[in-house]
Amino acid sequence: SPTIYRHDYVPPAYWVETVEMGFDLDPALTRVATRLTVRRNPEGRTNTLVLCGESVELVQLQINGKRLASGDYQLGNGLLQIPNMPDQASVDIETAIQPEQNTSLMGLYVSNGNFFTQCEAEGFRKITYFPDRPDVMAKYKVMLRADKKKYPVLLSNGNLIEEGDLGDGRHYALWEDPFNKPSYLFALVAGNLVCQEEKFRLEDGRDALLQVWVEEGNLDKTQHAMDSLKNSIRWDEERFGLELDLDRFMIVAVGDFNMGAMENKGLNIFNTKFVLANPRIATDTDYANIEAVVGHEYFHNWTGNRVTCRDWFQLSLKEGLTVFRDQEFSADMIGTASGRACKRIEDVRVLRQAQFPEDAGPMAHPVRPDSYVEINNFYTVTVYEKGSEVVRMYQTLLGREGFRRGMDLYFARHDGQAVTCDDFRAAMADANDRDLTQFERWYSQAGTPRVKAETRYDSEAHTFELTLSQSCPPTPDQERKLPFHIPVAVGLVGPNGHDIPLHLDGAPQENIHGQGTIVLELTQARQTFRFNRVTEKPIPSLLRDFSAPVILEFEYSDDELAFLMAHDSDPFNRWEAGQRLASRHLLALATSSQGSGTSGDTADEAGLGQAFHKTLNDTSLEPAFRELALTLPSESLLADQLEVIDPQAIHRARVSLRKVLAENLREDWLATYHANQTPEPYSPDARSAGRRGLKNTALSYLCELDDAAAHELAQEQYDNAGNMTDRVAALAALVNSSAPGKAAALEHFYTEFEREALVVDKWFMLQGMARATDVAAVRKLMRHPAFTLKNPNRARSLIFSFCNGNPAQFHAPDGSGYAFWAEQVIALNAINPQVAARLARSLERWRKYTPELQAKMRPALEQVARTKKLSKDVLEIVTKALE
Ligand code: DPP
Ligand code: ZN
Repeated sequence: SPTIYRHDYVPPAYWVETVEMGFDLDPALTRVATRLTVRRNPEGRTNTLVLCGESVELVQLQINGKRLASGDYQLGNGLLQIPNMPDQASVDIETAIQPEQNTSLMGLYVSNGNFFTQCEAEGFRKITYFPDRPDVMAKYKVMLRADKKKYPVLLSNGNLIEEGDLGDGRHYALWEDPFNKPSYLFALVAGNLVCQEEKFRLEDGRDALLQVWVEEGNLDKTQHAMDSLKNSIRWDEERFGLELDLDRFMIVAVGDFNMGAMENKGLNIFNTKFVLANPRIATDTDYANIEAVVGHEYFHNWTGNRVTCRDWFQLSLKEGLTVFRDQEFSADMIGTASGRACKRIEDVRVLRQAQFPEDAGPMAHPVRPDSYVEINNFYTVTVYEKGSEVVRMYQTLLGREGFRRGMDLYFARHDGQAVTCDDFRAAMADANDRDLTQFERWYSQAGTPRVKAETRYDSEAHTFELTLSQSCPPTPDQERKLPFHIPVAVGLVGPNGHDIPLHLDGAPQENIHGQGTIVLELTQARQTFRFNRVTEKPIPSLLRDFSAPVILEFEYSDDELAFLMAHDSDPFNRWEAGQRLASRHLLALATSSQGSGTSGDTADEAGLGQAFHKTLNDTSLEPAFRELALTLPSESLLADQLEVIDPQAIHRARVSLRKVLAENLREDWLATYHANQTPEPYSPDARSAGRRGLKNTALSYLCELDDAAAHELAQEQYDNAGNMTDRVAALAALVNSSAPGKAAALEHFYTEFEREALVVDKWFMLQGMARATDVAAVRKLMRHPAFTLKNPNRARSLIFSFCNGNPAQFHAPDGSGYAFWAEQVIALNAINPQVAARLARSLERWRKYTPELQAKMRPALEQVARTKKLSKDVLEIVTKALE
């Protein structure tokens, strides 16, 4: 499979002005008639029209009404090339496709009897031959024809122009999208669906029709998605002055979907997981995720659709920016300072747990990649989450208003265009009269930068010097890195626990007013900043609110960390101090015991216990914050900080510390548990969710004691739960203990929710991640009648949760987990390459593990690599891993 390079970009030889499509929908064989009007691009280099096609049969081809003979064009390697084209032409293409056979879930496919499409990134070419690249934007008119009984609902992008009967039991609908769009935003839906709809008044006075479409029987689960949509529309008007540009906006839920959701113009298609919710089936986390994803897809309407990407290397232009927007939306919806901090902590946790390892492994790539084999492999946490951090840094450097000025200029310049990350950076720079040349390195250099801090306090001169030095480890194809432009937000905490007013030496007037936090700009390899008038020795609070996606190194003492944990005015760094303290202890435990399971230093433990005790009982802190502060760093986060990973040692260390904390703080956990009950009826608001989260954290610590009292508490919560959050938390606590009722509870849960696919996913997931679940148990679960590899959510719920979420069992010393992994990657490869490639990534960092485990991992990787008919998706991952 060829590698595609960013530097090889050439503009298309032909633009497409209009696209008219006619679909005769039939699951076995759908016919698609497409008429394009094309016009030669003066900047193009040839007069050959290049169209992409994959898994489509070409039935007929005409130029300006004249049928082409097979000698008039070339067909092969996924391309249809028509040479000697006139400067303007009408191109008629007829294709035949087989939606029912399409298990890749790209292009047109069938899910539970209904038709859906997914075209990003390169799915449109599975429907018809087309210049399937995002810089080719056109106006679409789409005619859908189908059996009226089976497919009463026919939807596509834009506005419904006409509908009616065709006789012979068939009907039609004609849709027109008034906006230019790239082919990846095309969508159609046809089937037996119902909707909740509402008229919504926009700021400019227009009424928009909002619809959430689901299968019959799910109308009691659409309200939260609808509310989230309305909140998203309002928020984008208020925060960015961006309005809905259509009269109609639709969300459709589908059970078989590769990604979370898709921002097709006016017709968003969503994984059911991010639409359906009611208290019976959805957890607080589900509610929050739905709000975030509905927001994300809605926000794409401007950042992605109105202004799109020139090529797929620019993916972060829309994804990083839109993730940033959805993160800000969720934070604003919570509203409180503490709530915002909790959201920030959760986002940073994801970044560290998933993106930092990616950036240190064989798939490491810049936010704007330089090459790929399969673009679907680059919908990554780097492009999304690190991309969002990069956008956030503009706001940190320019301020909220400066950032808004940059956004306004970006739309003023580029509305209706397909542009690059450089264009976005230029808009930010020009709107604020700032030089952001060096900032470009965040887009071009991969790897997580390290910032090392050293300090010197002069008690005579009352100066405090902070020296920051930066470095970035080598990544594939990038040996040496140049310094980044890093905003480092800093505060100095005095002995009384308050921020010292900052007087930065040599700072411009507006920066020396003595505020508690200042954003330093680190642009060199090493820089020293001096603060004056510091009368007492402070403790530095560095990288407040996680102002840059870097690893901060500073030699804090345990006492200093405990002090920051109790006093830092920056809630993120309060949390951070506790995590550092816990990590330090856990890493020492994991490396010293190396499998012996003995406890570490008890003096450390006492210090940590005290700090936890304080936090747990500090009722001035919001419950949601306490929950985050009391949750130990995850096993994968700890693994990432070790030179050599021994998953069992890490697991033992973490469990043993949890047990110690459970024992030492038993009474506090119990009191916290009872103090944080929430009243019925259930409400998913952040405050209530925070209380439930803290209560359930208390329950899970108590269940580490594995005694009758804990079992009873969990059983009672399970039996009386009035919502899914409490129910599934109790079930997880039971399953990870030796409670006598756990098998019965598992069976009850399944029977109770058998008809709710998303809950059955939870049932599989919980078992996939359970401490006692080994490979044999997973294989047994795969034989359950409800299990199937064909549904991505179901495959992920068991197999991914085991391979990624149960490290101690997956990395069993006998290598049985790896053999299982290889089998499943190979099986999935034949069904759905995208899902297979995601699973393939579970072993990409194999070189980080102990030599004994590596010796078992390599053959598994090699087995996958030499599989016949391997998709380029999987091939790219295993090749890079083995390189
Ligand atoms: N649908 C995916 C997302 O919204 C890809 N665009 O991120
Ligand atoms: Zn997106």
